[in-house]
Amino acid sequence: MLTKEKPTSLSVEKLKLSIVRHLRTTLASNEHVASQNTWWQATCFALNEEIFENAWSTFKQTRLDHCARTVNYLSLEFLIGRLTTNNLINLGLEDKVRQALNELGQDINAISGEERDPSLGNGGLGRLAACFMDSLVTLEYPAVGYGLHYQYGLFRQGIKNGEQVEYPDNWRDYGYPFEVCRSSFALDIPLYGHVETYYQGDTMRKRWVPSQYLRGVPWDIPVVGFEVKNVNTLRLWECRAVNEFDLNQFNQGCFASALHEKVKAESVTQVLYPNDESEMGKELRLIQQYFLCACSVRDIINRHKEHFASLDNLCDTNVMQLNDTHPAIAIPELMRILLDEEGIEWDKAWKISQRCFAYTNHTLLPEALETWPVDLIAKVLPRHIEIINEINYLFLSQVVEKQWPGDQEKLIKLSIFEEGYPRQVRMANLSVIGSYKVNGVAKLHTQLVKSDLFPEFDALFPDRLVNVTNGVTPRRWLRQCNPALAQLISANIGPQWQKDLSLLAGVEKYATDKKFVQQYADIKLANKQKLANYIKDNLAIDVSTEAIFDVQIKRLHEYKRQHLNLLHILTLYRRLLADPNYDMHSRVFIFAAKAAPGYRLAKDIIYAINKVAAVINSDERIKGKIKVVFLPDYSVTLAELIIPAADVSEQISTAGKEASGTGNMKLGLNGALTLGTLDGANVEIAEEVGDEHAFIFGLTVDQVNALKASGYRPQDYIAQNDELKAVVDWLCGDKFTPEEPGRLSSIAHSLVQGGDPYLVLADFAAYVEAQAQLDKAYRNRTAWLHSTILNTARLGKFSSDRSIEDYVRDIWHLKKVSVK
Ligand code: 6GP
Repeated sequence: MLTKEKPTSLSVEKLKLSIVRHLRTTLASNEHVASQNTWWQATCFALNEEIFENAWSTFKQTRLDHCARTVNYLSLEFLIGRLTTNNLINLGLEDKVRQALNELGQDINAISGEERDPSLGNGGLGRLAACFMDSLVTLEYPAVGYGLHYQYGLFRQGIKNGEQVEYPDNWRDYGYPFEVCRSSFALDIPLYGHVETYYQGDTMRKRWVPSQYLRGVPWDIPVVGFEVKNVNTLRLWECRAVNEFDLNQFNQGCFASALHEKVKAESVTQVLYPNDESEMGKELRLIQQYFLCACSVRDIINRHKEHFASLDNLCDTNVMQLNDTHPAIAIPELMRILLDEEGIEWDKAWKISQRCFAYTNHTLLPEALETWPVDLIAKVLPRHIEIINEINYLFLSQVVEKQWPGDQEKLIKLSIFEEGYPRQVRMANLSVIGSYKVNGVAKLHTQLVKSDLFPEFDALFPDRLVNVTNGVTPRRWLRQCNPALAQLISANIGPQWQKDLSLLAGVEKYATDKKFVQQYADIKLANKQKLANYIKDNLAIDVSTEAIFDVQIKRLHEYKRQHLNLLHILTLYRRLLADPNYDMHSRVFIFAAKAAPGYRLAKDIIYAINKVAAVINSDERIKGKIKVVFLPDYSVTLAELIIPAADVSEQISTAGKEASGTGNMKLGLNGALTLGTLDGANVEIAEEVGDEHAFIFGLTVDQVNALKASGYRPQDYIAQNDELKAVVDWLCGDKFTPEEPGRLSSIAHSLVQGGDPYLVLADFAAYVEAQAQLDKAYRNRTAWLHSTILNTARLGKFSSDRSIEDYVRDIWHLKKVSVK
C-alpha cells in the first residue's frame, strides 16, 4: 500500500454503482455497449463526486479562515498532462477503482489511456506551473492557478520522411470530464477605444472608454492534493463574444458575417503560441496576455470584495505570481482599477499594487525577453500605456536619478521604454519595477540574473532578487511514472517520502545491499523493456535492453545542443566503420523534441537526427552497436514512459543558457546518471549527488565568456580535430541524404560560417571524452548501479514541495489551510 487511504465514503461497491450510473445517466450509454472512452469518462465523473465536494470544502474553509492569503499563479501555460491516474493516486483510490473496474470487466490501464494530454504549454515554464499546483495543494496552501482555456494545445508532431509536421491538438474535442464551466463567474473585458479626462470636484480623473468587449468564461479544473482533502482550482479562461450574433445582418441574408464577432472573439483563446523561449510580437498574443490578466485580476478582486469593502488590504489577502513576463500587463491593469475605478491616489495605489506582484524570470536568452511596440499597446490598451509611462517617469526621476544623478546611460538602460523604431515596452523592466520580489530558478541562474541581466536593479533594490531552485512533483515523476520503484522505496523506508522527498536519503544505505540493488536493477530493466516495446511498436526499430539508454528529451533548441549529441553519434559511427571491433558498449540514443514551427534550424536538426537514424539503424556492419531513435510527439505522457527507462540523462546546454532545467531532476530521481555541463540546476544536482556519480564536462560560464571575449573561432577547433572535421564534413555531403546532397549542411553552416553561437565545437572534445568515461563506467555493473541508486537517494532536494516552501518562506508568506 503506497497511499494512506483518505477518509472517503467511496467503497468499491459505491464506485461501481457510481460508474454505471454515470454511464447511463450522464453519458446515455450502458455497461453493455459503452466504448472504452465512455468507460473512461464515467470513471472520471465518479471521481468528480469526491473531488468537487472537497473543492467546495477547500473553498469554504479558505474563506472562513479570514479570507486566508492566497497565491494566484498567473501563467499563459499549464502543461498538466493526463489527470486520471494522478487524481486516482492523490485521492488514494487507485486500488479501489482498479478493483471496481475489474469487477465491471474493465482494465484501469486501458481506461486511463483514453485520456488525451491537456498540452496547454510549451515546455519548461508550463510544466513547472503544473508541478507547483500539485505541491501547493498537497501542502495545503491556498492557491489558484489562472491560465487560458486554449481550444488547441501545443501542436501534435508527426514525422514525415524525417521531417517534423505539425497537426492541431484538439485536446478536448467533445469535452473533458475533469473540467467544469463556471458560467456564473463570467466577466466582460474591455479593449481598444480611447481615454477621457474628466473632473470630480477639483480633481482631474481619467477613464478608459473602450470600443469593444470580450467575454471571459472560466473553466475550472480541480487540483487534487495527495493524502489531504484539499482541492484547489486551476481556472482557465475561454474567450467568447459578448454579442454572438448580429441579428440585423442575419435578417439581411448575410449569414456568415452575422457571426463575425463570434469568430473573432473566439480566436483569442483558440491556440497556444508554440514558441518556447522566443516572442513573436503579434497583436493576438498581446490580447491573449491582457485577456488572461484582466479576467484574473477582476476575479481576484471580486473574491476579495466578498469580504472587504476596499482594496486597501488586497496585498494582504492575495499575491499574484507572474510566471515570466507574459502576464506582466496585470501590473498596469491593477493600477488602472485602483486609480480609475476605486479612485485611489497614485502613491497609495502604487504601494498596494507593488506589494501584490512577484515575478519569476525563466530565461536569460535575449530573444525571449519580451518587448511590445508602444504603438500596439497604445492602440489595444490606451489607458495602460499612459500608466506605464507614469510608472516609468516616477521610477526614473525618483529612484534612478537619485541613485545615479545625471547618469544618462543608466536612465537608458533601466527605462521601461526602449528607444528606437518602433519604440518598445520592455516587459522585464516593468515586471522588476512593479514587483516586490523577483526570483531566478536555480542558484547559478539567479546569480546571472543579478550579475548580467539586472545588475542595476539589484543595486537599486538589494533585497528584491532572490533564488528559488525549481523542483518537480514526486507524485507524478516517481510514484506515478515508476510505480515499481516507488513500491520498492516504500517497502524499505516507508511511504512518507512521497510527501517529504528529503527522506529519500534513507535509500542511501541500501545502495550496497545486494538484494535491494538487484531489485532496483530488475525494475530498471523492466522499464527499459517497456520502452523498447513502445519503440518497436511505433517505429519498428529493435533495441536491446542490454544497451545503454541514453536520453535527451526536451524542446529542440540550439542552446540545448541536440546537435552536439548528434556529432558524437556520428563520431562513434565513424569509429565503428573504421574498426568493426572498436570497443564500446552498445548504446541507444533516444531523442524526443518538438521544434517551434517557425524555427528553421531546429527543424533541420530533427531532420538530421532522423536521417542519421535511418542510415545507422540499418547498417549491419556495426552490428547494432548504435541505435538512434527519435520518438515523435514528445508530451508529458511520453516523458512518463521514457524517464524511468533512462540510463543516461543528457543535459548538455551551453553553460549560462539553461536557466534550470527540470527534466534533469526527473531523470536523476529515476536513476539516470547526468551527463551535463555546469549549467542551470545541473550544478546543484552534481553538488547533491557528488561529482563521482555524474559526468560533468565542458566550459563553465566564466570560460564561455572568456572565450567569446577573446574572439571565438570555430574553424580552429575543426582544424585541430580530424574526427570533428570528418563528421562536420559528413553533414555537408550526401552520406545521410543521398537524394538531396547538402540537405543537412545548414547545421554545419551554423557551426562554422555562422560562428557557432552556442560553442558546440568548443565543447566537442570534452563531450566525446566524457562519453568515453561514461561508456567505461557503465561496464562496471556494480559501480554503475551504486551511482544510479545514489542519484535516487540524493536528489530529494529537487521536490517541488521544497520549491514551494521556499516561495512561501521568502516571497508569498502563506499559511496552510487544512480541510477537515
Ligand atoms: C524554462 C527554462 O528554459 C528552463 O531552464 C527552466 O527549467 C524552466 O523554464 C522552468 O523554470 N523557460 C521557459 O520555459 C520559458 O519559456 C521564457 O522562458
